[in-house]
Amino acid sequence: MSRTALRICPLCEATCGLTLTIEGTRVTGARGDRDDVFSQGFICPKGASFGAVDGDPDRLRGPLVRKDGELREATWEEAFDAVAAGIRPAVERYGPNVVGVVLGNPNVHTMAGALYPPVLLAGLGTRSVFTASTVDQMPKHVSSGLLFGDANAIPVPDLDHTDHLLLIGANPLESNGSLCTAPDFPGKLKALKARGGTLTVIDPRRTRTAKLADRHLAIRPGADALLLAAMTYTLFEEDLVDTGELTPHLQGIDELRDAVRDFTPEAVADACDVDADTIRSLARELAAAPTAAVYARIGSCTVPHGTLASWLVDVLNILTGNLDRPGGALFPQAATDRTPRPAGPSHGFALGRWHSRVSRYPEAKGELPISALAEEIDTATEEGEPIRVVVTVAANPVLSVPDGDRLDKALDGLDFMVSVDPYLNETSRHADVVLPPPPPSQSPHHDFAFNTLAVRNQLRYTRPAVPLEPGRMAETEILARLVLAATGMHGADPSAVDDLVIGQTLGKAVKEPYSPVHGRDAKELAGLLTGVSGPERRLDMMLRLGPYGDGFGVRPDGLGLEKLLAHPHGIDLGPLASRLPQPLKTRSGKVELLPQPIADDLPRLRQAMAERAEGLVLVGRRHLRSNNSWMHNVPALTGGTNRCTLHIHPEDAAGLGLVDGQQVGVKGAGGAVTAPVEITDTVRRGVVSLPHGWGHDRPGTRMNHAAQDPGVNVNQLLDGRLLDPLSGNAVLNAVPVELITKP
Ligand SMILES: Nc1nc2c(c(=O)[nH]1)N[C@H]1C(S)=C(S)[C@@H](COP(=O)(O)OP(=O)(O)OC[C@H]3O[C@@H](n4cnc5c(=O)[nH]c(N)nc54)[C@H](O)[C@@H]3O)O[C@H]1N2
Ligand SMILES: Nc1nc2c(c(=O)[nH]1)N[C@H]1C(S)=C(S)[C@@H](COP(=O)(O)OP(=O)(O)OC[C@H]3O[C@@H](n4cnc5c(=O)[nH]c(N)nc54)[C@H](O)[C@@H]3O)O[C@H]1N2
Ligand code: SF4
Ligand SMILES: [Mo]
Repeated sequence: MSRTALRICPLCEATCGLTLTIEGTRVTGARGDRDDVFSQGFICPKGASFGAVDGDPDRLRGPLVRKDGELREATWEEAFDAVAAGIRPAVERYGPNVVGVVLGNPNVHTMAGALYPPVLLAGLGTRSVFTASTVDQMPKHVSSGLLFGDANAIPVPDLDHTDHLLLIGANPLESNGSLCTAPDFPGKLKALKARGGTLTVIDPRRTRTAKLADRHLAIRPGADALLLAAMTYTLFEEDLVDTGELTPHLQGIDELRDAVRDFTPEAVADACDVDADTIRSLARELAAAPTAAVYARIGSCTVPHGTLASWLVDVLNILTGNLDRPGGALFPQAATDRTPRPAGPSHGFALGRWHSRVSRYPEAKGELPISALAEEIDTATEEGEPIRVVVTVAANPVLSVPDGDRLDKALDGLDFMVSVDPYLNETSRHADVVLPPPPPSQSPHHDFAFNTLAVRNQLRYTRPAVPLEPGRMAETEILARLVLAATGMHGADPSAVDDLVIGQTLGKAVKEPYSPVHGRDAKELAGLLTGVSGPERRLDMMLRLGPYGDGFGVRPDGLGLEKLLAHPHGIDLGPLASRLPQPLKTRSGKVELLPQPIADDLPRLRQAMAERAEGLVLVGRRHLRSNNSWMHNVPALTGGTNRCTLHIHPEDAAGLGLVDGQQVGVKGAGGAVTAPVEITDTVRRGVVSLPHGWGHDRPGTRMNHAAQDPGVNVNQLLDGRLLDPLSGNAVLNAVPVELITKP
């Protein structure tokens, strides 16, 4: 007897609604949910393999605790006892900064990851915080923080309505989009073209996305900030600036004009390898389109001028009047967003409030660069104690971060390490305690993060599709118990963590004059919350306090958990709409077009006009049937074109005497790897490409299929010292490498 259940797909940022087929407790099939208010039936090969990902026999079923040097099966009680005993003495003796917390990408794909890590960090009070953001989108957070006063105010291109999309360093036909949650991104690009719109793609590779474009420019890697600066210059020079309704919300436009004065199309053309006329046309087309959006991702962030490029993306949207207007780039409004407060001057955004111990890197958004994790563990300084304890939650930095070999050794030398991870992999193999979450079918789901980045305002919630298997613990409970064990409250009931958050949040809300619950009794409000678990009660609370919420009875038509549960395919909240000035949290209450840290970084960009890498540079790539470092263990998603090969242009290959399939050494500042050559003219001359997330050949892991075709770790080519200085983001693209063709 089979049945079906709904589940939002957690495997990429598109958040498609799936209909799972379930036999007993096993997921045997997955198709797109046609009634889903957002994804309307779309599914990709990863979503279709949900059952295989979910049922992977290599997933750990219970906790592991190291005894006599070996990881052995243990009870949950033993595991949390070991966590408390491993963390507390170090904190008590040396202070909280000796505990490094490492949060990986899947935290934005689970409810647990949204709800508990903030409590862990606040409870521990450690400044040793590292996340996947600094190998990803930290430059965008920093530019948003500086421009808008809020690091999480990220404008999203209005894919469904725009007339012109300038897409930079992103390949949504493989990735399904990022910082732009859009089920069926490929279909939306096709629809844009079908309604007469235009698509321009800037990417050193002729990707599947680029093949769809009206115009593809194979820019020299790392040069996007220069190109965007020259487009900005052109808008000023040709009098194409038209800020329209944004004008009263802007500050610093004259200073901006002065700041880009040197970045003429002629001056940057060589560095970009894009001719000056083309750069001018890009600017003119952007200005002339009825509506347009500039959208940039990984290829624009993980480069030496990541923050400047991210800033210029929004500058162009602003100067052409496209920010905050339908068809342009808008600020989504999620149902769990905080109660909108009245517009006006606010606290602004600060950078560098503290620094890393070893290399003195400034913090950004409360985080230190994850590239510095290894040195913060393995290097003693007079400033303070090195990190002695590491907590990883859904992170595999040994593969995803520069110089994994060094980190591998550093983790080995820790006093204690705990990993919340379903697999024993390159990173978790170092842990003293591994706490495995259940597979996604057994977990509830709501997209706290991605709804704030979605191309349409909507919300969905799915309860576990399959009951928790005996011996399993929900990830929300694992993290709540981890919070308790790490903060000296080991043994308390995990619901204490939720009660604490609920008490604090409601306590604040009743004091806020603009809150719908102003002046009410927080305890009484807490008693009104519904839900079968702590996390559900917290979701209910956020919805009811949020911008569409029922305000605990003030707006009877408003949202709450009960209403959401009554709509299993989700609730549509309409297209993105103009919101300015409300989202602005700058000190001036305006969009600050030329923030000081940006102005201070511009000389470095000016210098880059004259710089040219002599040899080959490396860029990455993603494959539709892959996901960072953890999906190579599913046979249905490996093989075929999803391989760890070095893409190289035919002319570069010929020049070096390379033939297809040949093994070639690749050398970078951090080390060397050997990979098979794949000759293809989809990559431009002077550029080679290797995907990341491979290198599954370390001992002590338990990912049997992945180990059969391990690939190599591209991040071993990096030494971790190349960073975008403002954000601390690792430079993963536009990295100089050398090919070793002789034995
Ligand atoms: N060279 C290069 N390096 C890159 C990139 C690149 O483009 N090029 N991309 C970077 C980017 S954008 C990112 S986001 C990072 C990602 O790097 P990480 O943040 O390290 O993420 P993953 O590699 O996806 O590893 C995720 C870990 O979470 C575990 N996991 C899976 N599901 C769950 C779950 O439900 N709960 C828990 N607790 N754990 C789970 C997996 O087993 C795995 O150990 O990599 C970065 N590294
Ligand atoms: N199938 C699949 N989907 C994924 C993931 C995955 O691993 N696999 N990972 C998820 C994650 S964590 C993220 S962050 C997103 C990322 O989503 P995307 O940003 O769309 O990621 P990529 O497909 O790596 O596309 C980046 C593109 O930038 C190009 N590029 C490299 N350097 C430069 C440069 O200097 N300038 C320009 N203009 N382009 C450059 C590369 O050639 C590549 O085509 O994808 C998510 N979705
Ligand atoms: S596009 Fe992303 S969210 Fe949608 S089915 Fe594929 S992996 Fe899942
Ligand atoms: Mo990412």
